[in-house]
Amino acid sequence: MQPVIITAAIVGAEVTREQQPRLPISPQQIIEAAVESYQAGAAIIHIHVRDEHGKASQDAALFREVVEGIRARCDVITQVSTGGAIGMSAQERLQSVECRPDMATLTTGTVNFGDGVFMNDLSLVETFARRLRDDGIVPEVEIFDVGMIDTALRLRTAGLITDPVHFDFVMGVPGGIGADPAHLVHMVRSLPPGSTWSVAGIGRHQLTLGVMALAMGGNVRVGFEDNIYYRKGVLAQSNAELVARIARIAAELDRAVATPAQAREILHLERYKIQ
Ligand code: KMH
Ligand code: ZN
Repeated sequence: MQPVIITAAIVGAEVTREQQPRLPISPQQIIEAAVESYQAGAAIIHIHVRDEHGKASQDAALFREVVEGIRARCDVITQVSTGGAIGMSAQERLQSVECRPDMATLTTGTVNFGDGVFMNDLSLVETFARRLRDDGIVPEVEIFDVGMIDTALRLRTAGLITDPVHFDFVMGVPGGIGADPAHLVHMVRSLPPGSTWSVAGIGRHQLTLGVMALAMGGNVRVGFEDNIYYRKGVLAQSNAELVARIARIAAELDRAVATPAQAREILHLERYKIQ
C-alpha cells in the first residue's frame, strides 16, 4: 500500500471556542496549529479562517496571511476551503483561492447540513471547477452524499477536473451520507481507476472510519473541523494530538505516513501547475 496521506482540518466553520477552547482562530494560531499538525504527521492542512470575532470568513487577506505563514515555516500542502460556511454566496466563498494555495475543496452537490443547506448548484460547481483548473489549483472533491460522485464524474467527462481525481468522503454530517462502513466501501468502488481518496468521519466516526481507511489503502482526515474529542467525553488537547494518534495507528498497520513531498507525488500536484 502507498503511504497514507493525513489531512489535518484544523479550524472548520462551525466549531466554536465554547465547544473546543483550543480551537485556533487568529491567523497566528492557525499557522501554529498547522505547523504542529505537520510535525505530528499531516501532509495536507485543510484551511478555514475566522474573523476577529471568531466567525467563519472567506476573506482573501486572511487566507493569504495563513497560507503564506504556513509556507514560511514548512512544506506542508495548503488546501483552502471553498465551502466556507452555510449561507455564504458563491463569490464570497471563492475568495479563498486568490492566494493560490496548492489545493482547494470542490463540493459537487447540495446537501442538507444540520439545520441549514450547503448550497452547491451545478452552475456554482462548474464555476468553481473552472476557476481551480484555470488557476492551477488541484481540487479535492468533497463528497457528502453518493450522487456527488456522479456529478464529479460528469465534470471529469467535461474536462473540468482531470485524472487522477482526489476525493474526500465526508461521512456523518446530519443530512449527508451516514458514517456506515458499507457506504464507504460502496463509494470507493464507484471511483474511476487511479483515483485517490480520503475519509473524514464526523464526531466519533473520525477514528473508526479513519482506521478503516488505513486498512483499505485510503487516506485519512482528522482535526477539530470534524471532531473535537479525543475519546468520549474527553476533549482533544490539540489538532496535532489527533494527527499523532492516527499516525501511530498507521505505523501499527504498516502504513508509512506520507511526507508532504510524497503526498505531492501521490496526488500528482504538479500536473496542474501553471508555469
Ligand atoms: N462548512 C461546511 C458548510 C469545505 O471546506 O469545502 C462546508 C465545508 C466544506 O467545510
Ligand atoms: Zn472545510
